[in-house]
Formats: sequence, C-alpha cells, structure tokens
Amino acid sequence: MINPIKLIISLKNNGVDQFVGVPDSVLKHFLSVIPEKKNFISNNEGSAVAYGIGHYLSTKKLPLIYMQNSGLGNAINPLISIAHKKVYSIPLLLLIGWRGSPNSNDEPQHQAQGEVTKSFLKLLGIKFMILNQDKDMSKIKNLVNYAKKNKKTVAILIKNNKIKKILKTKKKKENKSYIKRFNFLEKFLKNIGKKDKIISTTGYTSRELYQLRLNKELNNGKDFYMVGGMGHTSNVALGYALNSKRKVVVLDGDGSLLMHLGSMVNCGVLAKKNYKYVLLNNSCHESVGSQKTLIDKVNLKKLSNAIGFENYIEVKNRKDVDKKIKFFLRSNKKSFMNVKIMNESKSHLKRPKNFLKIKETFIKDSQ
Ligand SMILES: Cc1ncc(C[n+]2csc(CCOP(=O)(O)OP(=O)(O)O)c2C)c(N)n1
Repeated sequence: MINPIKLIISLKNNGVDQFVGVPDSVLKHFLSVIPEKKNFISNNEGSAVAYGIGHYLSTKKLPLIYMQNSGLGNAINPLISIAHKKVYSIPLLLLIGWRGSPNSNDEPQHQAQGEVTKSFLKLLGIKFMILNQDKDMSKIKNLVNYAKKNKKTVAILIKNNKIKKILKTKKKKENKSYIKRFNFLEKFLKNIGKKDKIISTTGYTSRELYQLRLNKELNNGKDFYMVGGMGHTSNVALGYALNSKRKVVVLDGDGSLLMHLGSMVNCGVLAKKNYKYVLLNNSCHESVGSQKTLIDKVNLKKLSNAIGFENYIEVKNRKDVDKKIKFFLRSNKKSFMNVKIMNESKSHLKRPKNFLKIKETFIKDSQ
C-alpha cells in the first residue's frame, strides 16, 4: 500500500509541490492530503496539462498533473502538440489513476482504457513507473531527474485501491434544505412522459437513476447512461434531440458541465424546445471524493440565458419541486433547470451493465 503523506513528502523532496488535475477515485485519498493552497482543480485533463505548462513557464518547476486514465484522451492534445520534445519540450509529471488495469475486473467503461494505458504512454514517448507500495517511491527521484534533464513528460501510474486512507474524505458543509439527488430523480421519473428520453451523466447520477429503474415501478421514459465520456452528456443529447421529435432530458452534474462548458454553447444556440437540460448541482465531484468545483462562482441564470436557453428554473429546496418539474417538462421552450442537491448518494448502488440492451431499448421509438 501507499502512504499518501509519504508520497507528498517524496514529491516535495524532488522539488514537486504544485498539484493540478481532475479528481479521480483511485487517487482520492492522495488528493485529500494535498495542501489546499497547492492544489488547483481543473475542469478537464487538457486544461490541467495547460495549467501545468503555464506553471512551468513561470517557475521552471515541475508540476504534478493528476488525472484518471480515462482523462488521458483530453490530455493528449496539449501533451503532444505543445509540451512534446518536438515542440516546446516542457517537462511535466503526470500522476495517473489506473482504472481497468489488467486483472482488476473493473467496470466495462474502464476496461478498454485500462488495457491500453501503458501502450498510450509508450506511444507518446512518456517514460513511466508503476507505484505499488511505499518502497517504490525511491524510483521517483530518477524519474523526475529524467524529466528535468531531458525536458520531457514522465508519469506515475497507480492502480485502484493502492492508496491508504489517512484522512476522512472532506465533505462540503451541507445545506440541509437542498433535496437529495435520489429523491429528485424519483420525483422526476414520476412526471416524465412515457416516450421521453433521458441521457444521464457519469457517476452517481446514472447509478441512482439505474437503481430507481431496478427498484420501482417507474417505467416512463428510456435512459441512456453515460458511464464514460464524462462531460459529453449535453452533446450526445443535442445530437439526438436535433434529429428526433422526442423530448430529451439531460441529467448532468456540475463537474461534467464544467468539463466541456464550451460545448454547452451549441446546446443553447442550436437546440430546439424538445431539449431540456437539468443540472444536478452539488458544487463538487461527489462520485470521486467530493472535491469542489467552482460552479458556485458562476451565475447560471445569466449564463444559460446568454447562450440561448429561454427558461431558467432553480430548485433550492424541497418546496414546490413537483410543480417546478411539471412546469419544466411541459414548457414549450428550451429550458435549463439548476437543482441544488445535497452531497449525498444512496449506498450500495448497482451499476448498469447490459449496455447493448440499454442502447436497443433507448433507440426504439426515436422518431
Ligand atoms: C474524462 C474523465 N475524467 C475524470 C473522470 C472521473 N470522474 C468520474 S465521475 C467524476 C465526477 C463527476 O462530477 P459531477 O459531474 O459534478 O457529478 P457528481 O459526481 O457530483 O454526481 C469524475 C471526475 C472520468 N470518468 N472521465
């Protein structure tokens, strides 16, 4: 096992003390011990690499850029076209949570990525080490020196369940008047039309929605769970909604919305009245350890309005939730609903697995 405090110390001893990245469940016990002032939470892994590049340009110090391996796709562009030896040759240290590592029996959405993670790094010319236990930390020195000397990106891979839990994962202070996601979703499913379509985001939102489908007789509407492709829920829904007469509801999270915020402009500008966007807003990445997002600094009413949503509905407490859901779903306008939810999910949630069947059921009756 890896002691995360020792890891912080080992990195510091090698001159690495600035952390930037997108939270990940594999790394959550490490992320919870990073000094807050030294941690910059990015919206997507490409932006994290970009921030790291900027940090190097101003300090000449190697930043640590953390991410889940599913975010490597986002990171590759700035890694290969800016930081790469053939361009600006900027040394960076990546810390990658390795979901789906061979024999780990991880969820389907992590398997393909897990299998190719090492090959990806090799193809990119990124030297890496696998950190399995404290004594492997002695190899960090060599890796960092290699990065500095050759002005190249290097990486540390960590498999799931390897980091010891030292601190309790910090939870944001709860506003007790907010509704729980599960309760909101239950009310939502009671109001949704038989033929409506739901596209739900990565993490607990899809899992709770799926659980509700298993537990209860709530059969109206058909779901497409975005178990991967975080941040792309709104555009999968846009691609569907522009080509179907069905009402399409997006169930998104604030981490997911921020990950590719730019793509929301297309939804606001181009979507028609059959497009309904719901933000399940807990101001954090709850599914991977409740690390904060900056969503509370954003005026979502102004933002949604500025990009073309005609209705903005806010749910801040449990009062009138049903009424607001009805109004939202029946409205003849392109609508954005901001639901402030508690940072709390049901435990022991099942995970959707039978994706081909889910897809077939969703596709049926699309026109
Ligand atoms: C590209 C990518 N980066 C990181 C992750 C890991 N991840 C899974 S869920 C999640 C948090 C999502 O946050 P939010 O959308 O606010 O939903 P919440 O977890 O709060 O319900 C993260 C970071 C991922 N799946 N894909």
